[in-house]
Amino acid sequence: MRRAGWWVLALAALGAGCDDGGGSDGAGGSGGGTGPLAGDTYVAGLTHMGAAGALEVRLMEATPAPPELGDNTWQVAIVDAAGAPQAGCTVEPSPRMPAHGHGTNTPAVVRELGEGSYEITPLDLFMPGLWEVPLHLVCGDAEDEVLFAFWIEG
Ligand SMILES: [Cu+2]
Repeated sequence: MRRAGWWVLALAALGAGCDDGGGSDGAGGSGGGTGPLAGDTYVAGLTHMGAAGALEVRLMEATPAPPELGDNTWQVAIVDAAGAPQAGCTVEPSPRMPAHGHGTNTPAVVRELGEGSYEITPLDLFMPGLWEVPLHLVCGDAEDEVLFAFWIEG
């Protein structure tokens, strides 16, 4: 159910971003300035709030940085809306290329590092182009879906 709902949101966002030829002005708010088609600009600590507004993910470190073709490892920190670190979460990454309709062949493994930090590896971004990496999160009673997106160079 949650996944289906998220797809609708994602498709709506994709549609809205279709004629965004480079004019991402006007959307200059913190965090939400770029749509899925634009992708994220990597910085250590890149933060996105989930679609439900319940959980936030900070991409503390990507290896390599910025994300590249092939296997990637991310360290993320999860906090709730009040900024409190979230331990014991279930984190399900679903990397995919929206333009091609495929995901990855190698499932990413998530390992909890403690104090609300998690390592995700491998994120097998095996083709050049736009990759979306939604993270489905369940932390106690809180559930959310946080989306990162990166253009991967060939
Ligand atoms: Cu592809």
